[in-house]
This record gives sequence, C-alpha cells and structure tokens, in this order.
Amino acid sequence: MKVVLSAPVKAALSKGKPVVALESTIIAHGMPYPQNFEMAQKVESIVRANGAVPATIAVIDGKLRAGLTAKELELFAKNGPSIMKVSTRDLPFVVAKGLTGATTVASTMRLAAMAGIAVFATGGMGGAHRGAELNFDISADITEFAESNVAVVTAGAKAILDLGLTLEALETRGVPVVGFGTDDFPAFYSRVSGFKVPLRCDTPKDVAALMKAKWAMKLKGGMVVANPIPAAAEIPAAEIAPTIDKSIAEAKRQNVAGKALTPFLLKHLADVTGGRSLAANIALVENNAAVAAQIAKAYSQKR
Ligand code: PSU
Ligand code: MN
Repeated sequence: MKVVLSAPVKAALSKGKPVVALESTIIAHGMPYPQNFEMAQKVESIVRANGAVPATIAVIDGKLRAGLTAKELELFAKNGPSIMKVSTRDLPFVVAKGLTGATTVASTMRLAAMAGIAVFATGGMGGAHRGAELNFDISADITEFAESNVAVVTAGAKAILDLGLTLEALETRGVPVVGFGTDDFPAFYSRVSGFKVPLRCDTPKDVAALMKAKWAMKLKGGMVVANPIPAAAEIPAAEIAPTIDKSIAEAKRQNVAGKALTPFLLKHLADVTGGRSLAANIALVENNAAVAAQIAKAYSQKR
C-alpha cells in the first residue's frame, strides 16, 4: 500500500527536493478551532518560505495521504473531537474501515518514511508520562523512533511528561537526541528542563550530516532534533510547573487516561493560563517548521 501524495509533494520527492512532513493530530486534538486552522496554514507557509514543500499527513476515507488541501486542513481543524486520533497501532483499522483519522507523531513518522520524507516538524513529541514506571503510559512516539527513518524537529518533549524517563526510553532504543544549538533538553513551553541532551548540533548542515551518517550505516530509526521554543514566547519552567501539576491532578480526578490524556492536559493548561500556553505552543511549532525546512534543504543538498 502506498501513501497518496499531493502533486507538489510528488514533484518535490521525485526531484529530490526538500519536503517537510507535518502531523494532523496537533490540528485535530492539540489546539482549539480556529487557532488550529490558522496554525496549520501558517506552518505550511513557513515551510515554503524556508525553501521546502510541506506535506501534512493524515488518513482520509481510508487513504494514507501526504499533502493536504486547505479544505482538508479545515476538516481536521473544525471536527477535532469527532476525528479519531490515529497512532501507529490504529493505522490498519482506519484503512480497513475507510475512516478518517488524525495522525500522531508515531503514525506520521511511519507514513513519512513510507513516502520517502526524511524530515518532520511537530510541536512536542510524546514520551513517558509521569508515573510511567507503574502505569506503563509511554507514547508510541518513542517506539516509532526505533522503527522509522525520520528526523523529527520537536521542542524537546511536552512538559506534562516525565522528561527523565522519556530520555531513558529513547536511549534504550538507540535514538540519537540532538540539541539544536543547545546543551539542554527543552521542555516544550520552556527552553530548559534541567536535563542535558547527549548530542548537540549547531546548524542544519550538522543535522543533515548526522542523518546521512546514521542511515548510511543502516542504523534503523529516526532521531530527535530538540529545538527550544523562542525566548520571547517561553513560559519559564518554574512558572508553568505548578499549573501543570494542577492539570495532571485534574486528569486523575476525572479518570482521564490512554490517548485522551495528552489532549486533555493541553486543553486544561490553555484554559487555566488564559491562552498563554496555546500561544507558546503555536510559537514553538512555527519555529520547528522553519528549522525542519532548513534541515530538509541541507539534507537534499547532501544526497
Ligand atoms: N505536539 C503538540 N501538540 C500535540 C502533539 C504534539 O504541540 O497535540 C500530539 C502529537 O500528535 C503526539 C501526541 O504524537 O500529541 C502524543 O500523544 P500520546 O501522548 O497520547 O502518545
Ligand atoms: Mn499514552
């Protein structure tokens, strides 16, 4: 089975031109309408402005798709809650049933790899939730990094997670975690988490060289390109921490678990911060899109 490519994505891939994959769960389940629709379009335009072709990935009527129209982006933006959040495990189900689903980091990586797209921009990847040592709630995003050959530009991992456990889980699976211009693992809303990154690259060219080296020696899987949120949009960790703790407590109280947990926490945080966490989320995604396009460009020149 193939991923159905839009005309611009198909043309770019066939000529070895830079392409950046984008996910659809962040649209459908990560942000409210209409900010999510504006973000989806802005991120695509940022990718273009930086010299690459955007390929937003989703499943529509059972078809695996890369490169959506504005109307299709709007469908995911407007119908968020009723659209299925599709991780890698769910892909065969939506295909078999002819359903429409929004792809997470994990399933977007998988479809990007199938389509031959090597770079992907998200907001913040999933990871080990707090208490994962007992409840086993570790995002399939982590396992996908061991399977799909895609470099993912992410603002570290979401601060709602246990970042120490997340880094350990990535290390176990042999996933390179690269700080982009930083020695610190970023914490989504904040530039610094208190954890260091094991590797550092300072330019898109450096990252492209690492991608090339990894896959030239047939090391399977992707890599994490940890790109801190721009300083102007940052919410310092000490400031957001108590709010995150409250959101996690509220999720426990309401028995929210499984794939509903991340969307619940993001929404709860946006509500209690009066939209400040949402503004930060949008700023970091936009920043990741620019860096991802620059990496895709450097990588296409390396091949
Ligand atoms: N980044 C964001 N917002 C999001 C996500 C990433 O800025 O909503 C989504 C991604 O699709 C990621 C998912 O794969 O959150 C993680 O969900 P879970 O913890 O259930 O695996
Ligand atoms: Mn989970």
